[in-house]
Amino acid sequence: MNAHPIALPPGATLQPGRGGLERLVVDTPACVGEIYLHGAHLTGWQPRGDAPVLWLSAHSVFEPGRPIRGGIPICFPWFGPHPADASRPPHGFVRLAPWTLERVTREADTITATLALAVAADREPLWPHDVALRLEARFGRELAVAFTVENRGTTACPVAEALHTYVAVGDIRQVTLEGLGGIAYIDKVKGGVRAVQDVAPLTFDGETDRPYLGTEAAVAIVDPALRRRIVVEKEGSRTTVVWNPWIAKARAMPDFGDDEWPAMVCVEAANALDDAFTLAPGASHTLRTRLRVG
Ligand code: TA6
Repeated sequence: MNAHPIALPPGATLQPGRGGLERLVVDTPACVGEIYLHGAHLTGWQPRGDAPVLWLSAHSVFEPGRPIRGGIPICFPWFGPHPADASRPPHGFVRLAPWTLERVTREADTITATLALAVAADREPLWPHDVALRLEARFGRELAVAFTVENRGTTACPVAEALHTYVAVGDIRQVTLEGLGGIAYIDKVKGGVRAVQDVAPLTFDGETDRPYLGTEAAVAIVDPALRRRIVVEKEGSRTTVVWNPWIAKARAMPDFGDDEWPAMVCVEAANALDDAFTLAPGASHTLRTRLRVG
């Protein structure tokens, strides 16, 4: 439990979640939601009257040092496998760490939670930098998430990052994504070949794993099965990653049910690959994503 309990507004409670990990639960007339202190991992958001917007695997583990499968994992300071040492945790180490809940505020029916993590230069030998991280999650009729990195060291630090959002859909085989037409991407399913998305909305007929590069565009997830449209906007992000593991990849992941792949699509606000960047000493950068229904 938090060593120094903080004041919580009405509609916000701190309680043990799955695996006994501590979570903040939000319950207001606008929405219900939850975020774990483990990894500052947002695992749920459901506007009143709508089906859940974030997908969470029924097979996820909830253990210190292990990633939660679903919701919005924070990928930092690298994206995917570590470029030099595949033994290091994929998507970096901050989603595996216990964060501190700093503040919870309420304005009308929107609750904002701020979590923090300090990373010392001796934490990760392959990334020897001193940074302060902050995650701000605003739970309302919309969901707004901001991930801020402040370089507190004396050397510039390389950054690749993502808010790796898992969106719940009725059936991926009927889903189309709008907003990526004409944008260059890397096709990780085809060995990393580079291509340009044609103007027609993206559809899914197999494993799809595509970082779209140099784009700040919003993406609309058109979901006929749930009869809804989810808009994913972003700021401070030049990469949008689209992922669905499909059948074989889902079967190969122990924390992903064999039958769960039709019910999700990842649309991730990121800065990775060509869009990775270097943060100067003393500088800060904020990556934002915002989800709304309709
Ligand atoms: O964002 C897509 C991706 O990089 C895929 O290649 C797949 O590995 C996915 O992330 C999940 O990664 P994880 O380490 O959470 O299993």
